[in-house]
Order: sequence, then C-alpha cells, then structure tokens
Amino acid sequence: MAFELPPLPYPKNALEPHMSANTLDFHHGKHHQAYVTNLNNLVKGSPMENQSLEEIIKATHNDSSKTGVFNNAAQVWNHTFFWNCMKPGGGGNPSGDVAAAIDRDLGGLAKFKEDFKARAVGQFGSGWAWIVAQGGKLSITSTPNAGTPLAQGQTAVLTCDVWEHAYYLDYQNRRPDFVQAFLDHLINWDFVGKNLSGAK
Ligand code: MN3
Repeated sequence: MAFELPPLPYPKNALEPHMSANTLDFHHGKHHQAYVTNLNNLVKGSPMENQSLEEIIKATHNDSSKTGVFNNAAQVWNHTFFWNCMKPGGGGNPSGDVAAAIDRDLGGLAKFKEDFKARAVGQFGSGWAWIVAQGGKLSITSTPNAGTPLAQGQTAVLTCDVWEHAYYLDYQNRRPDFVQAFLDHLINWDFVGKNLSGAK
C-alpha cells in the first residue's frame, strides 16, 4: 500500500496572516507531496513497501545505503507532525499538564520561548527545532535536514520547520520573525498535551 499525503488539519488560509495560503500551497501541496512521491518510488518492490513510516525511519537512520529512503520517510513524518503542531488561533499560554511540564523542565513559558527561538534560529541551514521528551523529561533540541527525534529514541512533542521553504514566501530571510509568529500565534497546545501524555 502506497503512502499518501495526509490532508492539512485546517483550510489552507486558516493560519493567515502568520502563514499564508500560498506558503501552505507550496509547502504541503508541493514539498510534502514530493517527499511522499519520492518515498513511494524508493520503497517500491522492496519489503519496506509494507512497513509503517515509523518502522522505515527506525530501520534506515543508521544505514548509509538507505539515506534517500530515510530522508524522504522522515520528512513525510516530520511534516505531518508539524501541521498538527499548529492551529488557527494558536499560541497563547498553555495550561494544565503542559504548563506544569514547561515550568518544571524548560524554565517556564518565557524561557521556553527564548530558548526555542534561539535553537530554531541557530540551526544552520535546513532543519527542525523540537521539544522532545525522554525519560520523563522535556528538552529543546534541533535536527539538521530530515533529522527526527523518532530515530533517536525520543518522543517528539512539538516542532517548527526551519527549512527556508517554510517561511521564505511570507518572511523572506527573517527566520526569527517566523519562529516568533509560530510561538505566539500558531502552536496547538492541545496537540502538545496529547504528545506529552503519550510520552515515556
Ligand atoms: Mn518543510
């Protein structure tokens, strides 16, 4: 069974003015779609054809002969996760368990935003900024290119795509402004809470 591009969890213009319909048109409709298409072509006729995305990512991340498969599988997974990390009218203050975990492990909301932004802006070139959970504790990380916490035994809790294609149409070179808008207006804290409650 071939992998498919999951639909966006909201209409394409729902994140405006912070992320335009034009950006989502390219980012979801072209970039994410291309990773799905590439992955299907790469696994066609191999045993991986019948594996889950997660299985493929874990099986290929340390295999230099499968770099193309890993890159495309991880990008498919990362993007689907990223769309769910945002919602119209997002951002604001988390509550309950999420707020408590951020206070406990990340120094509170203001410190989290400052550190996450620094990590996202400081990721040289293409990549992703994350909150991950491991051993019951949250931390802020970043990965280059298609890197994903899944491949490192960590649970992904939140991500922001900092590849240029994520923000160039709306923010040009101003990655810090994009990350700030993501933090203040786009984060879906309910989704973060769901990831947190499923984390080990
Ligand atoms: Mn992207």
